[in-house]
Amino acid sequence: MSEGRKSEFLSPEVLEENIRIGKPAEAAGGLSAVTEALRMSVAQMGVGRAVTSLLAVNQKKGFDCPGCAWPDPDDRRSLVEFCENGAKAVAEEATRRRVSPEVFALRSVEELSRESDYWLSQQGRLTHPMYLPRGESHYLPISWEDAFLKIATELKALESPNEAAFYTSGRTSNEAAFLYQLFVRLFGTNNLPDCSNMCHESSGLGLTKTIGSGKGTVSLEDFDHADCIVVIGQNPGTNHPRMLTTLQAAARRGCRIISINPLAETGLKKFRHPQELSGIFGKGTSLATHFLPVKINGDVALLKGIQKAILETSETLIDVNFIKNDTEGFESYRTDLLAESWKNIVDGSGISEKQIREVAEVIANSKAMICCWAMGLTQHQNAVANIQEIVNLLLLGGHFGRPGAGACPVRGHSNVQGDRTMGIWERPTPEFLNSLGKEFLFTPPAAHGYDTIESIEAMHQGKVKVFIGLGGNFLSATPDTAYTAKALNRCRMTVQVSTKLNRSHLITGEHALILPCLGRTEIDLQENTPQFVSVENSMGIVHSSQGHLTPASKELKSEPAIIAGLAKATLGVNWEGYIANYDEIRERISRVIPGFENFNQKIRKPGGFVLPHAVRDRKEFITPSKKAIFTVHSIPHLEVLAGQFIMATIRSHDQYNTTIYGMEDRYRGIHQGRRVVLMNIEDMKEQNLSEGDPVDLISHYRGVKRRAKNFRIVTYEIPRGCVASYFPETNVLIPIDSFAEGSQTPTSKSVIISLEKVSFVT
Ligand SMILES: Nc1nc2c(c(=O)[nH]1)N[C@H]1C(S)=C(S)[C@@H](COP(=O)(O)OP(=O)(O)OC[C@H]3O[C@@H](n4cnc5c(=O)[nH]c(N)nc54)[C@H](O)[C@@H]3O)O[C@H]1N2
Ligand SMILES: Nc1nc2c(c(=O)[nH]1)N[C@H]1C(S)=C(S)[C@@H](COP(=O)(O)OP(=O)(O)OC[C@H]3O[C@@H](n4cnc5c(=O)[nH]c(N)nc54)[C@H](O)[C@@H]3O)O[C@H]1N2
Ligand SMILES: [Mo]
Repeated sequence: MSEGRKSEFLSPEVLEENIRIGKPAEAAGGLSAVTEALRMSVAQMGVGRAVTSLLAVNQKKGFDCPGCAWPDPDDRRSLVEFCENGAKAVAEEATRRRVSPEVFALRSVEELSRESDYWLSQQGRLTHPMYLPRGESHYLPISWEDAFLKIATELKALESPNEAAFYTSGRTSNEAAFLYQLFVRLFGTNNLPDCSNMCHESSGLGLTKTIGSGKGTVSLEDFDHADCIVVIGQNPGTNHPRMLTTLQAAARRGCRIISINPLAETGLKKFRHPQELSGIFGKGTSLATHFLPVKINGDVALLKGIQKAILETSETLIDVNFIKNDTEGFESYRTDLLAESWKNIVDGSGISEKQIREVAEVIANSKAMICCWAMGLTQHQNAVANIQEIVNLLLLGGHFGRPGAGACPVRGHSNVQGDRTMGIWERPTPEFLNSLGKEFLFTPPAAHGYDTIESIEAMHQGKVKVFIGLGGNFLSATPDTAYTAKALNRCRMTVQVSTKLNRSHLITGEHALILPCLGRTEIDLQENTPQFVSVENSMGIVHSSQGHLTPASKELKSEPAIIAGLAKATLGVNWEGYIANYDEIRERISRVIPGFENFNQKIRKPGGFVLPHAVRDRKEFITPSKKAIFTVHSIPHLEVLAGQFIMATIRSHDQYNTTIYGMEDRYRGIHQGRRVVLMNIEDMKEQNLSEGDPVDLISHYRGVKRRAKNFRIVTYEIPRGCVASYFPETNVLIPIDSFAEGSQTPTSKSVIISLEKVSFVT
């Protein structure tokens, strides 16, 4: 096995000197949201371009915001729907800054790798295909044709197609995703790991097993009818800011909003709508009516507590008819809950019985409840159980297939849901494969492929020799950075299709390629005709997206065109017809994927179309018994020794996953720094630590210690025994072999760590 390139410079781990720690903000939004968005937009794009692009975002004839997967309100699109972090995501892509071949000529890969993620993000758009030959220190420009040829040569030299892995991040359009999975399956493998594996995989699995569909069961309209909304393990103020408008409307109607989170996130306390006068000058709207500061990974205990309280109070509070007619497993579920001890529930959740009973009463009296969640639930060892406890809670009140009620996993990347629909999955269903094989007259590989964790392991073991990433930043997004770096280093070739420079370009296989592509905001001209693509949001609405800006460089290709180039060089197929007119791709999709019939007509309707959903539309559960399933889970117990803490790795207000926009986390009061660890003051006292103290973080798992250097302590309101820190700086601490049961999602939200004071050598 080749050792390939060395990966000594994963990222600088220097102590930040200018960090300022203030108080968390009282309200989200407001004037500062507007000024911050404008400041960053103008800095990246200049005034003219900033105005043009911000006016086109999420408009019916504009491009889909690359920020998140929250849907666009259908009737409110005449005005610009303003969102600070959406604007920042747009600025990041539509920037005027460029990483040209000269930048690569001036700095070696090793020199670039010594820069911070923030610095890398700030350099601007990639402009040319670049090649890092074996043994060379610098990337060199290469023609597209030569780049495709090099990849094809490596792919064709493999002993088996399963020796290659094809990653996808969730910004890829439906059209590109469909062609990509087709190329990969024609090549002969299901090795299609994607960012979903690290994101909502646990939701998909937990939901499919219990209600027969992995997608959320509500539409945006349902939020107008809910009388109770639970937001659990999610920070919408930062990660889905447009959701605050929805929550604000609900709060104004008197809807109860229950926030379950170890941190009292500002965005759930109060919202000042930047597009309302009262939002700029007034006090703002209070959102959460109830807040439960659950311990990290205390959700199973808490959710069981709420359900037990409801059952104990009176069984007239549950939806007896629904349970009888539409569910199975209730008796064993009920027996388990009644036998669960309150002590376990209170110890496990960190919430008192009284508080649990108060919230249980609100939930029991709800006629229409929606539960929203994100990464706070999906990235634990028992993540699937977390999701299934949410399902239990919804089933208890019959909150499926009725207006204003249901399950709402809030997706991350703007087309992560669509990519799955298009077949980006290492475990495709036989129905999907049959349909694909029939349309394209081949037998797709049936064996399951590698997911993200398995791909890393396979690269490490030399079983996967070529890695191709369609978007994303595999090195920094995945766990166990040093281990993953070695895995990538051991590949013969690594290829990244990207818009911006990132660390995955710097930690490579023996030789490596960067293929620069168009972004959402840009005009995609094929044969002189502008093309549009389509995406699916978090609520199953498929709509078009078309950029209006001049591309960052003449050399850029669209993602579909890059895939067609790869397919031609590797398989000898001619996909020029698909690229000349994306309608041709959509035509094929319409024949392979249910719900996409007449795709080309439906996608041209302003606002797009809604995919069918058996539970939402017909209260039909596609399980073997046609009933929704109650499930039983014991309260998990993580072994945390004295001096150890459970750490959640979270996002700051100024980042998009591994892309760092800035050094501020305004809502949490953290300024000019990211290497911080949020800690309860009592724990600090016990550990003899003061605010600002420099510490190393050491994770402990199965006897292995991993270290991240030079963080600073920040006093924060967080339950005792819990700490929080930002990703991706902390990904070095996340063990490769610690993942959710069933979904294999890395346990990014429950890392066991200890802290060690940094002693300075003078
Ligand atoms: N601006 C911006 N927008 C984004 C992204 C971004 O990075 N920046 N990323 C996108 C992507 S891919 C995704 S998946 C989403 C992510 O959106 P979120 O899931 O909101 O992102 P996280 O920062 O991971 O926050 C998780 C929340 O869970 C809480 N939490 C941590 N541990 C626990 C726990 O054990 N129990 C409970 N109940 N809560 C817990 C944290 O305190 C935090 O508030 O956002 C998407 N949108
Ligand atoms: N510790 C920890 N780790 C996590 C998480 C966590 O909460 N904690 N969250 C996980 C989650 S939820 C996710 S989704 C993953 C995210 O994992 P990824 O999706 O792999 O990571 P991103 O940072 O979103 O990818 C950023 C890169 O995508 C490229 N890019 C941007 N737009 C485009 C485009 O339109 N086309 C192409 N081809 N490339 C583009 C840019 O070059 C940019 O550098 O990270 C996971 N990792
Ligand atoms: Mo995500």
